[in-house]
Amino acid sequence: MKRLTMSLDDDLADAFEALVRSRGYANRSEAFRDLLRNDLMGTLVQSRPEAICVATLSYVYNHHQRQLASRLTELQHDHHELTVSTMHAHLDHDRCVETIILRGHADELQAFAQSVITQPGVTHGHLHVVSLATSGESPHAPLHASRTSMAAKARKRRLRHKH
Ligand code: NI
Repeated sequence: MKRLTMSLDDDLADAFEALVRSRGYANRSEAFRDLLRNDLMGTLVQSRPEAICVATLSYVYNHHQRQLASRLTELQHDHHELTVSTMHAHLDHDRCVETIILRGHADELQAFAQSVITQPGVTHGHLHVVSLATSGESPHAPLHASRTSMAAKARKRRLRHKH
């Protein structure tokens, strides 16, 4: 583990302290690590499009909208290799909320999420991506790593951990 020392403007330092308290972090380091991880995940699709990731995609939609429900189901069947599980809840008379658990390459998950979120009648779409790179692995794996070797590595990891 490395120790970093940082300088912050008073305003920014106060805002950070307030964030640590309001979110209930045990200490500043824990809060900073989460902020950094979130930011790195945000750029993952650009920096490592082939990274194996899990993700949750959540959105609200109006089930009275013509053909929308069947279009959303069709999209999931078209990408059954990415969709692990889907949860559906009926929010009120018109609206439903769905959360899909996805697994696959970062760029494929992003493209699938966009195809769902941009459907007319779908609102509040949000994709949360988590890289499955283990802590022992470099967070900046070489970009030239082939899709097959990444997939083989992921398979090996799955076998080793048996879950
Ligand atoms: Ni419903």
